Amino acid sequence: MKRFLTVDDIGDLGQALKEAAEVKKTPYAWDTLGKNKTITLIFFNSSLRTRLSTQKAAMNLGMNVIVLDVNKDGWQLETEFGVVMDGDKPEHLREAVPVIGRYCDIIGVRSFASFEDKKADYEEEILNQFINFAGVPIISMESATRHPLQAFADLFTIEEFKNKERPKVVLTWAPHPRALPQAVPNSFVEWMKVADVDLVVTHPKGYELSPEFTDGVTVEYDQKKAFEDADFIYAKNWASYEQYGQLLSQDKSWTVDEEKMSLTNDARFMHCLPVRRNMIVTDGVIDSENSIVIDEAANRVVSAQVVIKRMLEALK
Ligand code: SN0
Repeated sequence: MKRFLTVDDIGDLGQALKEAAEVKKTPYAWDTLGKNKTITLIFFNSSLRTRLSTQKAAMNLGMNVIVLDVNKDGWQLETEFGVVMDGDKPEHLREAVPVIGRYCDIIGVRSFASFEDKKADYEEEILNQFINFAGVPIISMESATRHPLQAFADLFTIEEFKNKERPKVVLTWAPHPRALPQAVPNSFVEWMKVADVDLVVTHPKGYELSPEFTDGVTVEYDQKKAFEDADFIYAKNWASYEQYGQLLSQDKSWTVDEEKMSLTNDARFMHCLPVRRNMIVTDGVIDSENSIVIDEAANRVVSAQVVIKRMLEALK
């Protein structure tokens, strides 16, 4: 495995889920696989789960881990080509990426959508510089358009908690005070489309995701109708794709609350975290027995470990 960005990079999902279950059961069974191998985790944006779970996953495999927070350490990095570098960024990614690649065996990158340029974001201009110039395998730790480690952990969590062969999974938009990326919902849809689930996406008008992801997916604009008989409710805010990066609504009637959850088939509540309480979801729902957000976050170690393990196996 040379890169991990889209669902295609993981191959057969059944096999990946089997491997995830093995890794969860015996996390230290491959603790010499990463001996004398180094992973560098580079963050252009904040992180709690991704940073800690990816580091833990690498440590479980016996790797050395270097973490670089671009905003705190090192030089500010220029990411655009052809610019006159007379501003506040002393170094270009074009040099920084291959240099980092010489110091390690795998690189993980977190770089959110800028929301300044839809085309640049959806062409993954930053992540692609890592893929093209690092010379080592690249893991997306949330890029402009996708968050595959999250989606893989989400799928594994659904697999663990489902009580029927093909559960109904609902991705619902929910209100938030800021404009957030589409990466989490894009990846969730991308993975659920391939998985053995019935996926329904619900959001207010104007919040349609890129058709690249939602082609063939059921979209239901009536949130309550979407919730009927759901086995999993996956809440997430995202900014508009069409009116790119804009916050069109903070409509609190979309908050996931007890009343809406009562329409479901005793559904489990999921969210990638961090979550804004009483915006996205009421305290009553996130603190209820049906909330599996902590188990979901715990599985981030599992998804990261499967991906790093496969990359290490391919290096040998
Ligand atoms: C990120 C997002 O993509 O929505 C990371 C999720 C894993 N979330 C945020 O940036 C939340 C920030 C906030 O102000 O609540």
